[in-house]
Amino acid sequence: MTQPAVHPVDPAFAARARITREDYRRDYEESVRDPERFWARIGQRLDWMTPPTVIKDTSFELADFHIRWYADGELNASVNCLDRHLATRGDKTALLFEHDDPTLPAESISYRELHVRVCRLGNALRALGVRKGDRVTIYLPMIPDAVVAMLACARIGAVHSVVFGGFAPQSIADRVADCGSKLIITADEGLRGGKRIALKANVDAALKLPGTNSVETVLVVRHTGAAVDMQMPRDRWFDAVVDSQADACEPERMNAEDPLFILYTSGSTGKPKGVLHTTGGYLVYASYTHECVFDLREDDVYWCTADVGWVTGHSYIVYGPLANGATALVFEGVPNFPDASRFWQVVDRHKVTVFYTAPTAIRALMREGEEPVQATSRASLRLLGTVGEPINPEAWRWYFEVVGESRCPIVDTWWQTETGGILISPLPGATHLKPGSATTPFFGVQPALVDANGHTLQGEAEGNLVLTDSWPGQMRTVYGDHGRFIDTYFRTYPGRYFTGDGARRDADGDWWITGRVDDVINVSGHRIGTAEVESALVSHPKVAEAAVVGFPHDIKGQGIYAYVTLVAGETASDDLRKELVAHVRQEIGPIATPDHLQWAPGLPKTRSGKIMRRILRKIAENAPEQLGDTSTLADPSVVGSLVSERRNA
Ligand code: 6R9
Repeated sequence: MTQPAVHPVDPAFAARARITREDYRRDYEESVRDPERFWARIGQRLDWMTPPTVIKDTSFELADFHIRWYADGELNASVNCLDRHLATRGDKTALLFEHDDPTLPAESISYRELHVRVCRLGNALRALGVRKGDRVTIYLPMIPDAVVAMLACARIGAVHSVVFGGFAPQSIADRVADCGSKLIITADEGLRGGKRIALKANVDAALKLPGTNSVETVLVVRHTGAAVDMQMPRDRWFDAVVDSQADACEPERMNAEDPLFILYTSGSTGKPKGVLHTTGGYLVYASYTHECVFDLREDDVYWCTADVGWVTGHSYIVYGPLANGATALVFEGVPNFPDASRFWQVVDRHKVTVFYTAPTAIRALMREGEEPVQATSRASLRLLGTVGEPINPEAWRWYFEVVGESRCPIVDTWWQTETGGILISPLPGATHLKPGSATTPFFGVQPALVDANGHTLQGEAEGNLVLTDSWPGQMRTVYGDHGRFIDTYFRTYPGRYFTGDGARRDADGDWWITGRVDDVINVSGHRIGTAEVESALVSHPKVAEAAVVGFPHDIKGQGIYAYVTLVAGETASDDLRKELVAHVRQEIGPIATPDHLQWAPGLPKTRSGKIMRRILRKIAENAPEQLGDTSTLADPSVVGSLVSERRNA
């Protein structure tokens, strides 16, 4: 049976939903007509030390560029995530922790307990000399201490920079050096799918690299209990420093526009950018989107499978859910360990009601068939979500029918590290669903389509996705490089924020995100800049030149395809291929592992020396018939040899 392309709003779901179709229409209209009034009202959801009187103060015009929200308000994010819940939700579970090893008992941490743990670490950080505005790098596995570390920084006004545990020493060092971190919080080891990750050893290696002298202290959480090198006085055991601290910690008064965190993300050029988010607007936006998109109820058990190393973990494991007083599950493991049933076993064990994951995980599990899903009940589930990349309709249908038994709406949420929170998504009680479409803009969000010349496209159209006005969760700058912020996002289409994504608006006005239109590859929902992989490759002494493109991949969405030209006199071999792949893993981390590495005696270049990636993408896709015009190349013959090598590969 073919599925209908449109799933109308489920009346039973809508009857209990926070936001109905009428609410959405009315409030969206107000949110764009009178954003001051709308966001003033929504801002009241937080506890302010000084309530804001100025709400929206923004301009995308280059001559008068500024983004400020709630600019005269004062608040503390950790107080909003913890203290204010103590009177009514002190004994409510804030975090449920599920270990990588399913035989270990799960842990439940109440709001009261989490408050104490955050206060103790806040005091410890202060005792170690960390002050408001100082940067702290967090390199931890998915354990409750990662959440504690973020909130402890927020409590004392330190700016956290979480680095994903899968990054290699060079990537840690780059991120530490860029923001001048004073302290690193890490663990002896991480554990994922039964495999150990040498976190402390990676930090040790990173701190031997140039530019990392700012680090005075490394706090080490005992997690697996593995023996690690401790270099006194730099390295301190977390428990030895933290356990003796007082249970109360005076929260820092933060201006709404004071930085809350930096999170590094890949762009189309150069090294990853430090995306900076501030306190007030971010927290209003993360918490409000979390409440509306996930139709939050007091008794929900909410599980987002992301890692806190990505923005999804920041907004939808930590800040959104905890500001809302929700119960959030923290999962250390992976979807297929010990077997492909794990997600659903965890759902049953904790009676998860709202489940939020990435299309790549759905596709990987789909490949294992229905049996591992059907071996579980999943009766507690009422809402499903996806994030990170476009979801293909087949995977959407499998998620809807097999996982959710056609009972749970799916919210396909489009957003970015830069946007702080969800911008385009269905609201499950208000919006019809279309497999593959993110459907409608959230309150206050004004998407538009432009062509390559910046002309706005009307009606049914496909083009580059821009946003014509600011929203409270928007990033404020690239840390240490405001010029790069303006150049990257506001110069391509003046007066508008350019997302880097392409999109289509259909005849109903629904939005379909088609993927990146810049040189960013989306591998399993993780952004990798082609420039980063290229620079890792050319840092190998045998490589003269490299060009990297994305190609369609069944499970990962996109894979990494590298073309490598060797230094004269070097010979290509399978051993060298392996060595180069290992070199990229070593330089960036396993997430940047090239899926294919093709030897390229020459690369297709224009006469001005620019690599024609369009052509390389078509060769990688194995679609040479779509190469288009190659006559403008400096040496058109290189194309033929690349195509024939691809065919024989
Ligand atoms: C939240 C997050 C952002 C890029 C974004 C887009 C892609 C994210 C998507 C989606 C289609 C969705 N993306 N969600 N594409 N549909 N629902 O993933 O942030 O890591 O910064 O990636 O991911 O290409 O531009 P981030």
